[in-house]
Amino acid sequence: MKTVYSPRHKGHSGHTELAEGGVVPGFEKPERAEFIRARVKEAGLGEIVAPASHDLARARRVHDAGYIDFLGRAWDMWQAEGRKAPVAMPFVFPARGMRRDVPPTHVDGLLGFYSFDAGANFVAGTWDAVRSSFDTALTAASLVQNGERAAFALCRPPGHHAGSRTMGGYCYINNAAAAAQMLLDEGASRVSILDIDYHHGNGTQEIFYSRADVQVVNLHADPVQEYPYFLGHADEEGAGAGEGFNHNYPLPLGTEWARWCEALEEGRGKIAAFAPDALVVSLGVDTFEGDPISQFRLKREHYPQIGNRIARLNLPTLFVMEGGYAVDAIGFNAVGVLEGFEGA
Ligand code: Q9C
Ligand code: ZN
Repeated sequence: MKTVYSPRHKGHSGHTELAEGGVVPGFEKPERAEFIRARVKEAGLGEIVAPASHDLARARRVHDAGYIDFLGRAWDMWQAEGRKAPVAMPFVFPARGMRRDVPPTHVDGLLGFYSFDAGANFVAGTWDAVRSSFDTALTAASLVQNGERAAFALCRPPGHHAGSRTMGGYCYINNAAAAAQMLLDEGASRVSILDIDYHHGNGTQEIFYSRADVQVVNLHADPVQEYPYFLGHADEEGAGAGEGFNHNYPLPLGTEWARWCEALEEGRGKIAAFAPDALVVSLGVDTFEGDPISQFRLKREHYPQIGNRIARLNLPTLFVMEGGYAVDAIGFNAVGVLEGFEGA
C-alpha cells in the first residue's frame, strides 16, 4: 500500500508537556514519524507520496469554524502578546460551573476555551504541521476513495483526541474524523472507525456520537484508570440517531494480547454487522509493552496479527497514524500492522 507523508511535521518540535508535576519535553516528537517512514522504506511497504493540499472546509465538516480559525491564528496571537517563551500552552479551562458561551478575546483565554487539557501546545511550526497532517489524511483517503484497497496516512501530529471544538492529548485537527467525513461526502453511505490507540479516542467519539452514518469502535485503557479519564466507558453507546453506533471496549492496565485480541474480535463483529463502505483505522501503537507512557503489554509479534485480522474484514481501509511513543520500536510496530494487513 502507499504511504502519504510530508516532512512538514518536523516544524512541530521543541514543545513541552506537563507530566508528574513538571514541564518535560513532549513525548509526541518528530523522531516518531521519521522512524516510521524509515521502516516503511526498509520493509518495502510501497511508494511514499506527498500529500496534496485540501480545503480547510473539509476540517470544518467535523470541527467548529471558530476552533479551526483559532488553530491557524494561535501562534501569531501568542507572539503579538510579546511572549518570549517558545511554547504556547493553555492553563485555564471552562470547567463545570463556568460559562463557555462567550469566547474570550485574549490568547490565554482562547487557548483554554478551545482545549480540554494542556497537552496540545503551539510552537512556531505547529500550525503548518497540523495542516500537513490533515492534508496527509485526506490524500490517503482519496487513494482509498479512488479504488486502492488500503492506504497509510503517516500523520503527525495525531488527531483522535481532538473534538469538534477542543484540542488536547497532542491532537489539533481530528485527521481520522475528517477523512471519514470526506469518504461520506464523496459517496460512501456508512463508514466505520476502529480506534486501536491505547488511549480512548474521545474526540472521534464526541464528533460522531449522535450520528448513524459513522460507527465508532474503540479499544483502550479503562478511563477510570487512564487518560483521558472523562470519556470512554462501556455504557457510552451513542445518542439520538447515533444510539447503538458507538462501541467502547475499556480494558484494565496490564492488558496482554489474549484479552486485547478478544476485544478486537468483538469490535470486528460490530463492524461486520454494520457493513460499512469503508474502514478508517486510528492506528496507535502505544499498546506496546515498551511504551513509556502506557500500560498494556502487546509485543512486537502481535502487530502483524492485528493487521491480518483487520484485513479479514475485507473493506477498503485507511490507516491513520495516531499515538505510540516507544520511538525505537514504533516503526516495527506501526509498519508491522500494515505488513500483516498486506500479507493476509
Ligand atoms: N504527560 C495520543 O496517544 N498523557 N495521545 C498525559 C502526562 C497524555 C496521548 C500524561 C497522553 C496523550 C495521541
Ligand atoms: Zn494514545
